[in-house]
Amino acid sequence: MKYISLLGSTGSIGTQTLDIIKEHPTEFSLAAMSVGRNVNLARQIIAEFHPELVCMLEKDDAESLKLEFPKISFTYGPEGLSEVAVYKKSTILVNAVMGSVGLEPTLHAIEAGKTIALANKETLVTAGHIVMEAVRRNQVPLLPVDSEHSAIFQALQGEYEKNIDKLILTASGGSFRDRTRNELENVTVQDALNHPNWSMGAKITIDSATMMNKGLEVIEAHWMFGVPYENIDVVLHKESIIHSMIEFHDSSVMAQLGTPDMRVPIQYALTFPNRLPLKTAQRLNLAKVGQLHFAEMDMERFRCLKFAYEAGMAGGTLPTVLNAANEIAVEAFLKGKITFLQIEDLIENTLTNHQSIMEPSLAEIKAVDVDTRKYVNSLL
Ligand code: MN3
Repeated sequence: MKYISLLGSTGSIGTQTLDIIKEHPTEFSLAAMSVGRNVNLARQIIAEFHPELVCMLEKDDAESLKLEFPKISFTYGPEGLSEVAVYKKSTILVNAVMGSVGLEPTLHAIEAGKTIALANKETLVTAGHIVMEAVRRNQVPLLPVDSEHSAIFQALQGEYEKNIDKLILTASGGSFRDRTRNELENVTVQDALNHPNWSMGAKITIDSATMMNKGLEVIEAHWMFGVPYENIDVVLHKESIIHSMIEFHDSSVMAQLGTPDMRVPIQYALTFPNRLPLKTAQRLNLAKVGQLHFAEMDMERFRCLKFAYEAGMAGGTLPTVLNAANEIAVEAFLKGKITFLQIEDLIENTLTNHQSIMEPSLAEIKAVDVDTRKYVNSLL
């Protein structure tokens, strides 16, 4: 039995992780979990999965749930996330919280020797050098949950990282892939939330539409697989059947394919190096799919992807700024405070105004993260 700590259990990745646990009750058990504000769903999950420790975002919610479930331990806030991450009984942390709040619990879990199944991109984007150093020092497995990184990780089995020439990340193109820049002027939040292939949370769906999601994934891939940015390509692939590829020195390309279903990479991270059946997954029928399409990525059309490459290559605290500025800008767009294209403008402005610190410490990263959020909010 594998005992799991799950951060972000009511989100899209969180609920699909729970699906996997439910499908394999003799393999997995939920030992500890965190929930943001969705108290009703938290109640249902607790009743069904009986975790021993639950972290709520708010103290009030933790206290009121404690009255309903007196046998369960409750905690709250950012420190509570770390308690869940290092929960004694758990051997694996599934980190599916959104945003840079996911960084510290990951670091604590690494130090505690837990296997990390990482869905929280911000962990590697904001502090890749610190996280990878901790992973190496503690020799813990860092397993990707993101579908592109899982594809690369799967294609890498039986291979040597030193033989990688290039990583090729596929991008569906998001909700606006068939629109020109001019046609993006007046798009609504509703339009942006309508993703053609993947059903995901609001923030990541907007990130897919701006292509920032792919930008964050490029930075994530750089750290996770130790490949220089020059050797990471992005190709538009609207069917999302090929989830990413590796090109090796001899020009051979390894790809991982499947119908778009996040439960496949989630389950692989939980079972690696083994595989288990996944009854509910739809099998790939290539004859039915018929054709796969690919197109070059236009960096002027998707400026957020360009910003991400630039911030990644420049390094220092710029990726932290990129991510924090994006989080605030997307939140503002979702609240109707700014237009879709202003997301890019805010990020560009913030990056331009930042004095990067090279090889930042964790404290410097946290300070830059806070300052960036303040700065972007002051522009709104
Ligand atoms: Mn992805």
